[in-house]
Order: sequence, then C-alpha cells, then structure tokens
Amino acid sequence: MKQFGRDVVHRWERNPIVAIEDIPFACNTVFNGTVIKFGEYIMLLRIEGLRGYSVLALARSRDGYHFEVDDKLFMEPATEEPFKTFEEKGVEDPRITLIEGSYYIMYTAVSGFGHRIALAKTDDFKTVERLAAVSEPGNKDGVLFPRKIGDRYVRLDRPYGGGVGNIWMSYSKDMIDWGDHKLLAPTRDGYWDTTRVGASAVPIETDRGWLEIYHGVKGTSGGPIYRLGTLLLDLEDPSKVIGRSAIPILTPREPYERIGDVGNVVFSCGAVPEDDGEVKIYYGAADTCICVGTASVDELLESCQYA
Ligand code: BMA
Repeated sequence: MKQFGRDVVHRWERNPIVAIEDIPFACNTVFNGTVIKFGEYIMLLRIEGLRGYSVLALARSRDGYHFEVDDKLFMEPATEEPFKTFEEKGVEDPRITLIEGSYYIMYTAVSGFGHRIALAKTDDFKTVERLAAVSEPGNKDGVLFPRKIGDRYVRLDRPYGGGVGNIWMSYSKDMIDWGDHKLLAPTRDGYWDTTRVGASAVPIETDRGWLEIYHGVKGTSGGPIYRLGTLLLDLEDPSKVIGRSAIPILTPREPYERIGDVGNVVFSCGAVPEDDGEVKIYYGAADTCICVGTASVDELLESCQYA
C-alpha cells in the first residue's frame, strides 16, 4: 500500500469510495460520511444538492470498502416545527453512536440562525425520529460517547466563541438537556491545529483510555488546511486529556484531498474499529468525495502518547 509523508493512516489505494458518480440523482457533491456496522456496513453520508444545501442518504456495503447508495434519501431538512426553522439551510455532518441497542444520530442543523447540534434516533435504518435540537446556535460537531459514564451520557461538541472553535464536552441524564460544559481540547498555537478543532469520530474505548479521532485546522496564506489527529481521554473521567497527537495522523496530500469544492480538506465523521485491532477511518476529501484509510488501534494510541 502506498504511503505518503508521515501519515499514520494508510489510505485505501482505490480511494475515493463514494463520489458524485455513485449518487443515483443529480447533486453537487458528496462528503463527510459516518459508518457503523448494522449486520452489513451502513454509511450515512452528506450530499449537497444542486441548490446548495445538504441532505443525508444511506449507503450499504458488505466489506466496508464498496458501497452502494440508496435511491431514497434518509433525512431531508424538516418540514415541520420545531425543527423546520433550524434546518432550512440543510442537515450536515452526521455521527452515529450505538447506545443501549438504538442508533443515535447527532447532526448539524443549519439555518440563518447558525449551526445547532440536533439529535435523531433509528432502530432499523428505515425510519428515523427526530428527538430534539440539543444546543443553541453556534455549536456543531456533536459526538456521543457509546455508553453512559457514571450516571450520565457524555458528548463532545464544538461551541464557537472568541473567534475560535475548541472541543468541549457536555453531560446529560436523558440526551436532551445538556450541561456541565467543560473545555476539553483547545486549539494549539504553533501546531497543525492552530485555528479550529472539532471532534470527528465516536470515541473508541481501549484499555488505555478513550481514543478520539478529531479534526484540526490551520489557517495559511493559501486558505485553511483540515487535518486529522488523535486525543486520548481518561476512561473514568474523559474530561481529562492524557494524550494528544503532536503531528497529524492524516493530512491532505492526494489530488482528491487537495482539489474539490473546498481543497486541502480531510474531515472525518466516523471510524469503525474491527475485531482484529484495525480501525477503518472514513473521511470526506476536499468536500467532494468520501475516502477510507486504516490504522491499528496501537498505531493510533502511539500517535497521541506525547501530550
Ligand atoms: C467544516 C464543516 C465540514 C466541512 C469542512 C471543510 O467547518 O463545515 O462539513 O467538511 O468545514 O469545508
């Protein structure tokens, strides 16, 4: 398999795995898919329509590499209140977490009022129920942990304030009302994640801690560069950061990551840990297609051991 620079993630040599040609209707782009195992692999992916707002569709695969996109959309902007007002500019960047037997989807609801985190639920990937908008505007990249910690559900989120976006965490007894907000991982001056950071994949539970794949942005004179990195959080108290990657695990290098609607972007919404210790990391490239790369849990843990 080809390797580039210092990337920890090994790209699949036949990337991209989903591109505009794979969408069974006219659209502008496809990107930022989240994947979970539901018998087969199910991907919930973001499609930007010709008008310019995003909707969510499902794709299915037996091996996690070859996906077929459903003809029918899975989630379109809501047509009824209380969701309609806050989704009028689209639904974006979903993350699916299996909790207590149900699949919870945290996604970004976009409107003229800004970005809000919203929560929906499905048990069968046929029907989906919206539960609530779970943040005020100005927050996105909501990612649920796969189990309660203590007696509360936990999520990572990304409020925007003071001109920067940092990773925070919030707690809830019912997944609807969230509080006890804590700053988790701020941007770092002089690093690859100096301008903005946000959670990407559902945290993976390892015996060394919660392994989180996140995205970080560096502003340059040529525009922003989006890369991926890792965080290691304490198992009992995930608000304690015990590791953070000093260098990115994946940086845009290939033409499909460099060129597109938004060039120089690798942006993940999900990763699938396999039984053999390998993690399939799914990512949107240049906001124009979806790719996959792999790394072992050990490689990812090693990447974040120097805080
Ligand atoms: C982020 C989000 C992502 C997008 C990325 C790069 O702020 O909007 O959906 O992939 O920017 O454009």
